[in-house]
Amino acid sequence: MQVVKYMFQPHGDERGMLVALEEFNDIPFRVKRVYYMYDTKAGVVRGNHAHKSLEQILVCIHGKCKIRLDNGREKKVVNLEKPYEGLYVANNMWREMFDFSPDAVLLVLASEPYDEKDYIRDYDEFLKIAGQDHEN
Ligand code: T46
Repeated sequence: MQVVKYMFQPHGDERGMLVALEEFNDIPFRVKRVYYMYDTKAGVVRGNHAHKSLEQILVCIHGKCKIRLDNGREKKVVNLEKPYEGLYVANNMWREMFDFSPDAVLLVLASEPYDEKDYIRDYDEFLKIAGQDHEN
C-alpha cells in the first residue's frame, strides 16, 4: 500500500511559522468541508470506518496522533506529529485514529460535505467493497 504524505511548505520568519493550503495546489481536490477534533481522551480510537467516495487530508496541527490505514489487504500505521505534514486518505480505505497526545488537534480537509450515507461502518461490508475495488 502506498502511503501518501504531503510535506507542506512552512513559511517562517522571526515571528514564527505559517502554512497555507490551496485546493489543487497543495490539496489534490476541491475542499468542501473542514473539521477538527481536539481533547481526545486517552486510549480512544476514533474512525473505525471507510468512505465510499470521500477523500481527505489529515493534518495534526498540534500535538501528535497515529493513523491506521487498511485497504482490505494491507494495514499501515502512520505517525502524524508535524503541523506541516498531511496524510492523504482515499475513499475505500478503513481508518482508525489513535494514540492522541492530550494536546492533539487533528484537522481534516474533506472533498465533500458531511453525508452519513457515504460511511461504510461494517468491516465485512468494507472488505467486500475493497475486494471489488481491487479487481477493477
Ligand atoms: C473520518 C475521520 C478521519 C458532523 O456533524 N459533521 C462532520 O463533518 C463530521 C466529520 C462529524 N459530524 C458529527 C457526527 C457525529 O455525531 O460529529 C460526531 C462525531 O463524528 P464521527 O464519530 O464520525 O467522528 P470520527 O472521528 O470517528 O470520524 C471523523 C469523520 O467522521 C470521518 O469522516 O474520516 O474523522
